Amino acid sequence: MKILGQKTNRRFFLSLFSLSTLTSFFPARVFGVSDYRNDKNIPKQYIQNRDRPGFFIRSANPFMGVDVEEWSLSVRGMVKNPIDYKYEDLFGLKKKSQVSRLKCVECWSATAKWEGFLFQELIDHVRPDPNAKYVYFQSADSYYESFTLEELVRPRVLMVYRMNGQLLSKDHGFPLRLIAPFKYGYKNIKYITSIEFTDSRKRNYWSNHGPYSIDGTIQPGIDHPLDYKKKPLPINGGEVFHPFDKQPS
Ligand SMILES: Nc1nc2c(c(=O)[nH]1)N[C@H]1C(S)=C(S)[C@@H](COP(=O)(O)O)O[C@H]1N2
Ligand SMILES: [Mo]
Repeated sequence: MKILGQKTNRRFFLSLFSLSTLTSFFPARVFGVSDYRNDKNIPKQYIQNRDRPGFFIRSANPFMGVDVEEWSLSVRGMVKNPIDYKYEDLFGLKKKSQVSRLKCVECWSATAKWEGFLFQELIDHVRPDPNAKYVYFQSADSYYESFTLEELVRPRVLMVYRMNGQLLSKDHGFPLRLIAPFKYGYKNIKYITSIEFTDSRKRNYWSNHGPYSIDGTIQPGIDHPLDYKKKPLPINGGEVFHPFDKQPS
């Protein structure tokens, strides 16, 4: 396959995964595709990677988005009081907002005003067992993330249902996502459907599908944010080393 010799980025993984999902829908069209990075076979109405001005969209497993009638948030595991939240229930939790930057390992970043509630609100309701040191998130698009409980109660970690003054859009994680500004974008899980308290650490999506850590804390370095006067500007931030960029062609 030619693609392995080319300068390839993480989309290579994304696209491979998308293709295997879609083969069942479009077997004839997928067969023989040589440049997987263009994602040409994903139906237009699917949530998928788009380099949209202002705020890019990243979606590892393209899907149609969440139907709020079917949605609930299940909070369970090592807790005294497991709870299923319906969408309306989220708005009964104490509100909090912040402006913060989301930074992807692909070297783009963007800021938004985020509104939602603190993770502590959930903790207060479900009352985790003292031995529950880790939290595992699952989402409607078969994505998953994992945190220590301690990380989730740090300042500026928010469970988010509004972005820039509007309900989260389908693409940006409707109905509920996590924002953790000190973690790379991939940790900021969208379309959350379940939260499980555990006593051992589970893996996350991008440590299983690419060269990314489970921890995902932003590393020092140089970055080029999208929204600084439309030209690259070094800021404190970082890039993750990508092995494919170093491969000889
Ligand atoms: N459920 C889910 N959450 C996800 C992703 C995803 O594919 N599925 N992509 C992650 C990545 S890699 C990034 S950079 C951010 C991007 O958020 P945005 O699409 O709102 O810009 O979402 C993260 N959360
Ligand atoms: Mo990302």
